[in-house]
Amino acid sequence: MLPSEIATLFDVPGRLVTVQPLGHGNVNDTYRVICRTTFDENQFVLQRISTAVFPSPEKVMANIKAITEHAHGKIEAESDRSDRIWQLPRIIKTRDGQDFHLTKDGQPWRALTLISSARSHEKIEVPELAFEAGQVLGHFQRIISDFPVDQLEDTLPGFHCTPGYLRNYDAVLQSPGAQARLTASPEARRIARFIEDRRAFTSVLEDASVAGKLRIRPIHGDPKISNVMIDDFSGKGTSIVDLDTVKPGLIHYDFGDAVRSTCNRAGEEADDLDEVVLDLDLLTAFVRGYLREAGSFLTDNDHAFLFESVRLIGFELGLRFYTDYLAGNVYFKVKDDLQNLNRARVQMRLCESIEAREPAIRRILESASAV
Ligand code: GN1
Ligand code: MG
Repeated sequence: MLPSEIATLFDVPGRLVTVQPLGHGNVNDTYRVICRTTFDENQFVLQRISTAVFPSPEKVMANIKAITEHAHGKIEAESDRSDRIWQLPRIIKTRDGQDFHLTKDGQPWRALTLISSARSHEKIEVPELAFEAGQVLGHFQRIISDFPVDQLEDTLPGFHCTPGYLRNYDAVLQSPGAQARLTASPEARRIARFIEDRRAFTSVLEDASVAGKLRIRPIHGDPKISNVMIDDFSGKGTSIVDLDTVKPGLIHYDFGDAVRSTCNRAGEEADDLDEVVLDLDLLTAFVRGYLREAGSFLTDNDHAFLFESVRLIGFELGLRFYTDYLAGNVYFKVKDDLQNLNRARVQMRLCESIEAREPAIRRILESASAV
């Protein structure tokens, strides 16, 4: 079925005017839908959930429903004390009352409210936006921090478990296709050596979790800068979107993912590796915004592992992109065959920059924590 046919199945008033591609997601297909009545217009987000990535879309939707209901209640309860109207998308049901529509050929489609008069950025340059991104993540984590984690499904077992990605990498490496790609590309071999040098470090967060130093909590799972919505009028963060990966996990996965995407001015698709650095001004602003909200629930151990999360999550994403390149680009959407290799180069360069700036990054994390 066409997106325009699917769009009419959801409970939104008006006649369908258009369905347009929205954003640059690497997994799902996302559209903006516009419907008009005689007197107004209704816009919403329509998405086809990738079953290759999310084998149980009903679990994804159950998590989104549970967490948004909880979060909307908290936002309402705090609204009188808040400096802004915080927003979070809500599920729009199908006309027959379902949370998503499954096509005859097994494709799950869902609709969500659109956060209007706000925009997201694939990459940012100014500390004011990094501050807002930090606050948006801290706010989201705070309002879901009291949600019972055992009521959330694990929609993607192994997601952000870096040693698991390493095992998968080792398996893919054995395939003839991966070996051919390695033989053909010195750049691919350079990344393979980069990974080898960091094997021992990949379990740093999982070990801390097993040792009881870090606790499993509700997390967003994918708080990259392009999932942060900034209000067009106030310039303040208003919402975090893309709630597919809300699940039990370590808040450090979120922190590291937000930092690696917010504090790299060159962005995930950079062409020039010399421009890829962990920007300390953006980091300072991000951490200040984050701790304004998250300071109230972080423990001493949580603080102690923030640097590791910054170093690890960029590396992990590089490993995931690289493995996907070696596997023939089966997970992340690509425009050309080398895109995942280039994405991996960018994240590994960022990891190098994080390692080179470790003392300065630790100082920023510690001084912001002490305020
Ligand atoms: C994927 O689909 P999207 O773009 O929201 C990926 C994230 C990565 C991100 C990198 C479920 O997110 O983990 O950090 O690409 N999502 C999944 O851009 O694997
Ligand atoms: Mg996502």
